[in-house]
Amino acid sequence: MTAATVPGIDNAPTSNARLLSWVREVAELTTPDRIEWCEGSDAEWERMTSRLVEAGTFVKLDEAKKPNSFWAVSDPEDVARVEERTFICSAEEADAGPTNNWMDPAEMKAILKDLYRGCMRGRTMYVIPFCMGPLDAEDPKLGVEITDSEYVVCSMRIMTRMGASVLPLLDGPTGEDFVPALHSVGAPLEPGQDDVPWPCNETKYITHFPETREIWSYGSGYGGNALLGKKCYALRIASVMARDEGWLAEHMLILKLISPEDKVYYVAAAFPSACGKTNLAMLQPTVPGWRAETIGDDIAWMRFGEDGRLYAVNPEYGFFGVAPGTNWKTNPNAMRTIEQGNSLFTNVALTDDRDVWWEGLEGEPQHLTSWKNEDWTPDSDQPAAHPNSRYCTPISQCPVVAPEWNDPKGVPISAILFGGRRKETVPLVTEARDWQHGTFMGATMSSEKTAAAAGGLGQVRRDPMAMLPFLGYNVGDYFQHWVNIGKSADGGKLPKIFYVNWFRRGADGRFLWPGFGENSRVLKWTIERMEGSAAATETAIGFVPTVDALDLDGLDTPREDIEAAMAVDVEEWKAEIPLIEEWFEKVGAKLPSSMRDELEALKLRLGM
Ligand code: GTP
Ligand code: SPV
Ligand code: MN
Repeated sequence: MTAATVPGIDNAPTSNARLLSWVREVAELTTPDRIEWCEGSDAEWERMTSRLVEAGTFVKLDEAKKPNSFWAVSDPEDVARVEERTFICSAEEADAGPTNNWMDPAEMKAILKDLYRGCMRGRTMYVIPFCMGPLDAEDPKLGVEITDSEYVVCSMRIMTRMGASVLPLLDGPTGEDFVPALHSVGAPLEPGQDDVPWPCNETKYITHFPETREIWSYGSGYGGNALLGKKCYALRIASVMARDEGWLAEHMLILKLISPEDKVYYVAAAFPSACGKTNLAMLQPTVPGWRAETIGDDIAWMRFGEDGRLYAVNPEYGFFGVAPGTNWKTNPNAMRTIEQGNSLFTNVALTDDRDVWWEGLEGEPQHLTSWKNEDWTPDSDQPAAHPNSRYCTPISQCPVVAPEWNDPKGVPISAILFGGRRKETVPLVTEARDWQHGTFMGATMSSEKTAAAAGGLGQVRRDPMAMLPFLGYNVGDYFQHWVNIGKSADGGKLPKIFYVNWFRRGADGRFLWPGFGENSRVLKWTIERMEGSAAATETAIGFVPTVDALDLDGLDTPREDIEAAMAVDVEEWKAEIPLIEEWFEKVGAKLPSSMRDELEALKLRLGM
């Protein structure tokens, strides 16, 4: 079928010439049965979700428990981001750097064109105009995702501003600058062939072309592989835009804290995938008098404002949160958000009365349908929900969303936290000496691998600024960009940088620090440090609180545990140095000399 005969191409709701010719070109290559332009309306949601229920992809949850919400299980092989199949296809290999997979753009496009040829046969091709960040931004960041997955259309409606509201921008003065993001599950249907509930392909490619600002994804229907506005655009492509334009695109939550005196502080925090961003973003403080509100839970775009401060915007419109471990105690605000419905649940378990369940959630169901679509009982030796199972829910439903979450100006950041998941070595909280030292902390941070990406669970790896899987360019250049941001700013106006670790464990394997709402005690200390009112001890790695400086009122955790969580063990840190040196070796020639200076200074302070 040629594009001219594909229904939908001639009644496009846009006059954007670049968009029209791209849609035509993709339709000619992928040969869908029809084209649908997504408008983002309720009627469209109804149509799309009904189609998915019919196809067996969605089960509608009980309207009384989770209104307008659906349960989906993926193909068991399509459950997380696939980092080995993720590529940065810059013109020069050096620009992708030592941490990314690279392939020549022309070579990659040739491979993918072969895969895309006819790949939408028997399916509908959906065109989803979307905008990352508020629609009324001065420089709205537009994208258009083409996909053959209704699941992606529904998810994009929750996660991004999409559809009819974006069309005027696409027809506006900067409309031609949109990022084309092509996605296919790679599962064409022959005439009469039955579809499967979760179409995907064993062959997967998640590819980015930073110079031409394009995204081509193939073979997966899941999360960051398929919802291309998220990691692919708002981090990998946006990090390149940010480098070129002097701002930061980071894997960070944005949190608003209000002191008992009603003073407002905004904090951004970078933790690797499944290391606590969503939980901290919706924190319910346990310290009396303190309140917290949410701006974002995964991605922050930060630019300098006219007053010289760094302002953060959340480019997203929904939360794509890790389900296991989420409950009324750890994250009551996430529970209240999903309870309102309008949500998708992927790879959690289904209860017999059509509600959802996952490990860590209250209740002890005696029978479930597991994420593998099998019967599950409490004596099953497999978890009922996949460890990377997720809820997808609108930010606007969050009961503690800050009123300014949609403000295109963003919010001025006072502190940046870096943190990983480390069972040893890294103390509860450390304050950097200055921006450059904080950049060094971020550049050398490390974390145990989680289920958010396929493979290697528990392995400690360096994950600079929690951006290892999300950087669109050379990591050495990225460190230099961070150093430059510091130099270009009025030092007094820069956020203060802290390194935190909620995940240190005792000899018996239990967490030393209670975490979750209790993390407000650490936040309170960081704010008191900015206000100059809290005590700290200077150590080789930075400033740590004296035990008395942390507000521990009403906390029943044993004192020894808290001391152990906060301890700076010089021997452990000496053992860390060769690992940092090995990492810097890997970063290679583009490592900024200032980062090497920081390492040498740390070694001296450790007495090495
Ligand atoms: P991504 O969405 O993958 O980027 O993850 P995230 O960084 O938003 O992580 P999230 O907040 O979803 O937390 C992931 C897991 O860590 C969940 O199982 C949480 O229950 C657990 N977790 C979060 N905060 C804490 C904490 O303070 N202490 C402990 N022990 N666990 C935590
Ligand atoms: C992450 O892995 O950091 C996520 C989930 O936020 S995904 O959208 O799959 O990237
Ligand atoms: Mn994330």
